[in-house]
Amino acid sequence: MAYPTILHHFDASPFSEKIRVIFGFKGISWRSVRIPRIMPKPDLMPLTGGYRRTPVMQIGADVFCDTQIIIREIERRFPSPTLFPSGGAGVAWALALWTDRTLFQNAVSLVFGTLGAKVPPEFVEDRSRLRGASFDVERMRAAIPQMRDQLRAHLGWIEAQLSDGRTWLLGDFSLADVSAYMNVWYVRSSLVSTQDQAVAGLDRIFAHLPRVAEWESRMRAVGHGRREEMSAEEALAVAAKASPETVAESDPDDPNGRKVGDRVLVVPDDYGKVEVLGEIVSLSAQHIGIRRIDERVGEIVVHFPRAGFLVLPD
Ligand SMILES: N[C@@H](CCC(=O)N[C@@H](CS)C(=O)NCC(=O)O)C(=O)O
Repeated sequence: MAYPTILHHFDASPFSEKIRVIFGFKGISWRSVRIPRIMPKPDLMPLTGGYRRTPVMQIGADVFCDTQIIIREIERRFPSPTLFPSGGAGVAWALALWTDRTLFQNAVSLVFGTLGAKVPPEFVEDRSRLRGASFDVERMRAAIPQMRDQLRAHLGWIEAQLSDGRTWLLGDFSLADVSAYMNVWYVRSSLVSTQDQAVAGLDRIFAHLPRVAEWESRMRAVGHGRREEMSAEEALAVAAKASPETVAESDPDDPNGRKVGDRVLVVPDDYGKVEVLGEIVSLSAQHIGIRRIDERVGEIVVHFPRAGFLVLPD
């Protein structure tokens, strides 16, 4: 059965922008379900079993949490054009740990330090809960000079990579472009007023990054594929009617001896550390799929990547 490709996201979300650009690159038609930026997310929880971060992809009763596993699944279902041209299969994944963690955290501090008092208190409270530590906008404001330095140095690597006149970071278009672009898109789209841009120092930073600016325009031109809105209720109805399509797959080489049928908890190792409980259906070095039963949508298989996630015994 061909189920629609549904992305649960919000427009300002940089991690969602990664997936939207991949939809554009691959020319995919997809359904967009807008989810709240902060908790509660009552129409998402039945699908994810508690995972709260953004975005989440749903195909029938299979639900993919975290962009790493979302991208892996998109590449599997829509292999052409590939995000992993020759020579890009390993390094493009590894690079995402730099773009999604170190570079992204610099960008977050610069954005929220700049926005300062404009950030609503309920957002600050939600992000403090998400992090398990205070989301201290005042401290971020004090750190703006450091964050400008960091952003300039990191974006300087992108400039250097493009300095031989190539179009894309690894030669052909790849996941590396998407992951790096997310951060440039994020600072630019979050800081739109001239005053905010001046506080963040964006003009001075980008003035010395002409190749980054040209590459950014090429990235923007990739687009978002064909998007059509869907309500959260409709998406839940799709899940309720569908059965998971994941085929049981064991991993005889699992170094911890985990087996299909084991009950486990899966949890991000960085933030948003909500444990999702389920029974292993499919397991490999890069992927884990766990089965859950939810009272609103019935049987769901929730998929996570392995890098960046902990799998714990129940
Ligand atoms: N490693 C995750 C990170 C996702 C992430 O941090 N997303 C942000 C929004 S762009 C988030 O979840 N914020 C809290 C929320 O939306 O509840 C991924 O690759 O999907």
